[in-house]
Amino acid sequence: MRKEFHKENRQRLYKGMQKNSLLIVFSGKAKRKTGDEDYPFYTNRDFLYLTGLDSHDFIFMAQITDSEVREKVYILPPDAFLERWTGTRIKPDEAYELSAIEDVAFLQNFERDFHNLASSGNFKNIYFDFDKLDMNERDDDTYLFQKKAAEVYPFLNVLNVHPNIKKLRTIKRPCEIEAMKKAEIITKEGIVAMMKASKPGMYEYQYKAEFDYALGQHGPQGSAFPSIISAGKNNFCIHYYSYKGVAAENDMILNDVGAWYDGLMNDVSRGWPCNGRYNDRQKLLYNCAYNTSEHMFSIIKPGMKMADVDKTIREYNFEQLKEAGVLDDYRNIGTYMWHAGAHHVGYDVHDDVEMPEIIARGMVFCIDIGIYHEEWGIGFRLEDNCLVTEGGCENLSAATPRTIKEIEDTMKKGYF
Ligand SMILES: [Mn+2]
Repeated sequence: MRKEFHKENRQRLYKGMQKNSLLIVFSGKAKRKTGDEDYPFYTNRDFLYLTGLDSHDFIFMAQITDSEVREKVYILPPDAFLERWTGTRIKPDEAYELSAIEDVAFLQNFERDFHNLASSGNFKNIYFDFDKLDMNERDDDTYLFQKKAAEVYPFLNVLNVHPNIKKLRTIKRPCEIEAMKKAEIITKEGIVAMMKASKPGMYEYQYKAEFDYALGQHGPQGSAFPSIISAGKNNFCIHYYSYKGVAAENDMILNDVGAWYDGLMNDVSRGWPCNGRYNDRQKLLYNCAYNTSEHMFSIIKPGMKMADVDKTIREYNFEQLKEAGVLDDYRNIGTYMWHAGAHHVGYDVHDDVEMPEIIARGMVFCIDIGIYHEEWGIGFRLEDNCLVTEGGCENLSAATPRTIKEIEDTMKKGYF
């Protein structure tokens, strides 16, 4: 992403904030895994969205006053010894080139600067990015610092900037959409590689190896999130990560995967017969999901209620399943449809956005139709990424084989 994108994100954020406020956002700390080894570090997505800086232990601070906004980012100081072990750190001029934040300082200056501002009498509020999922979640940098600040500067009114950032992240900017389109091309390659290699007797981890190899040709970052790749009855575990199963002759393979590009992700699911040819029951169920998906892409447009997306997916898919003779009472739809089908995607795979009431241009969310028929041993999802455009919508995942013919043709080029 160009630095202007991040600058614009910040400028749009300030518009919805109170004057005479400080804003503090942390990039996060690495978490220890075992011994002297950390989990791979994952920069706080809001921090990345606002600054473009991908590093642990950075802090962004802004002063929002009546007349101006002053921004400063605190980065890790150079450390020749540590950098020899763990790689070079972002330097001040690089930090500017990535973030367009002109004032770059080293981390050790943060507390002194903060104290001077907090005690200056010029600021009434202090905004933090509070994003806990539940009240028992462990405190991170943000919560720990806020508790300390509340003791020392009890006169500062604490506010949460997280809802403001969520609101911004709901609408994707053109450069985000471009990045998502590039990610879709990579995801397609990974899924097609799995389809082509597919054959009975293949292990789930071998499918995953095909996917990972294809993604690995496009950069070191790999999958945007842990891939779900399963065969046969394992498809009945919605978030399956064991990869130990083996595809038997009539099994369907399910994948729920995504690449990322420049921080932006996608989330695509396909279901296909491991032997390359859908049997009658697989065909019947797959076409229900496909018809429902096609219907959704034909009706989604700005102005539609977001709640109607899931509702319509369920109702339309019920009609399909009814016609197929699978069920005849809508009250039993939960037997075959186990989850909702529309979550936003962007800087996170389940994007941390403000769930909109009304669909608007620039939103990107999944159209995910899962059908799980335990009695028949058939379970799969058909999931595509829907970009809302001016007068309708666009299926960003359309190039990844999705009709029965496209999938069977793709698979013929491989194993057969
Ligand atoms: Mn998914």
